[in-house]
Amino acid sequence: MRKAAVICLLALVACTGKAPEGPLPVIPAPQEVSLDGTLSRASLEKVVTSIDHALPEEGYLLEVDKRSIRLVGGSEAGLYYGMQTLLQEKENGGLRCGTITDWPRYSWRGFMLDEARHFSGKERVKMILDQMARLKLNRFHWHLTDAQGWRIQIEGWPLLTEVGAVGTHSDPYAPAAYYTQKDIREIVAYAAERHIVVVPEIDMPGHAAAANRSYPAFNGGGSPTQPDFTFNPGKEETYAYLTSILREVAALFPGPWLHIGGDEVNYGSEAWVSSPEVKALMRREKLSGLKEVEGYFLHRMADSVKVLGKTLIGWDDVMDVGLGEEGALIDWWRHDRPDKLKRAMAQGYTTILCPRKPLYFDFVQHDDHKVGRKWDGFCPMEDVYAFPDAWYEGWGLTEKDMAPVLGIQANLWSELTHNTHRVDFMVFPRLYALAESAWTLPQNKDYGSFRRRLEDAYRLLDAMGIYYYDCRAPQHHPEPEGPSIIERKPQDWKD
Ligand code: TNX
Repeated sequence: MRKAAVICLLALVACTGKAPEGPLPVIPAPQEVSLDGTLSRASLEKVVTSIDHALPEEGYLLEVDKRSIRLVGGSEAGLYYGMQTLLQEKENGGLRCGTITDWPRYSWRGFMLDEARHFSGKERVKMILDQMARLKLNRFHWHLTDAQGWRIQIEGWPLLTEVGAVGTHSDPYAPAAYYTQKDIREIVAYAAERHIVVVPEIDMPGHAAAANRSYPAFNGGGSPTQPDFTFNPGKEETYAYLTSILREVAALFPGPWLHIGGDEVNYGSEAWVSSPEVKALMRREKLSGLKEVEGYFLHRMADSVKVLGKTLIGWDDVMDVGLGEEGALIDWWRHDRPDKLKRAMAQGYTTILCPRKPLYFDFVQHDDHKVGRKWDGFCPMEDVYAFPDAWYEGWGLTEKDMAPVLGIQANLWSELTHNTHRVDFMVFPRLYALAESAWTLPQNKDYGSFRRRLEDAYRLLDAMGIYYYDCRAPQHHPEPEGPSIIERKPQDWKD
């Protein structure tokens, strides 16, 4: 890596032109910048890179003067991020002399893509990973299973993809679309080269209809609106089945985390009351209601995750059955339930902030938009940029209370993104705002400066053929068509 870094640095300088005026043209903005003129290739004598573990792990120190470039990383990742800073400087006018001392605000800087409702495919995922890497985002949460499709090959259970991968949210008969284990390894390696850890999610016990189509023996039933929604917690075989799936998944993803969902179980668990196996389980384990059955199931699966040597992540729903105490990481997503966040903070649960508002990228960005979600508001870029600091007061928390927060993440649920055009439109340029919120300390953020620096991003996205929402001139980038907006009022929300 180090040798490659030196070669890259030389290439950057060879291309150096006149440096631009204004803020350093880099997103996310580095923490400490002191500039002093521009670098001229003619006088450059030396390029040095090194690692100094005394620096923050993902941080770096960049010193550029007329004669030399010195880049020191706190780790290989830090060095990589220093390179990303130089690369953006080069793309956006040229390298500048001066000193940059930089490190991230949060260690978890995530983006989630749902491929179950609509399948994006390998090329789109790689494009997103490329964009994440240049923005110093480091966690790719991959929602691979849901009611509409199962997208990951499991060798021990081939019907999961032969049957379960058929269909999408818009077309239940769409041909099977999924990742083979070879594809998964390729993507995981591609991400690792970019210092991104891939976090797989296998959603359970709800959102399981695609799996249940494949192996009805483990079906726990659902509700009239969510048929076949759950796995059957009353059958011992269900635990063996799901554990063997997780064993294959754990082997494919070298990162330390395994996400098992745990969300919205009540959408379908009403079917459990009429299951003889569940009734027997309740008698045997002295479980007094459906919530306790859910807890029993999730604790059993948490044990499996532990045996596989992984740390469990769950949606904030899993707090209700005590998985926070067990050391699970919590994805706080219910923005209308700050009480959940308050409890997580008070109990010291390691938490990732990904509230629907403003971090669900399936919500629209502008009031005029017709495709996407809008629930008593939506997710404009300004709000993503102001996250999380502008929200503390509304949640009844202070910055000090937020110590257990590991980081932030945006989630793209894909019910309403049926093609790549729509994926791109919902993700860009909001991903840039997310990156600055995740990396840059609040005192170093400035929305005006960000919007100026975003001009460079628009040019780059154009050059790369990536579609985006252009808030400067919306008429030039019309909203791609799709199913009409899903609007809900707070009183209609189920949870
Ligand atoms: C809730 S967030 C869900 C998803 C939907 C999303 C739509 C979460 C844990 N579950 O299944 O796709 O809302 O915004």
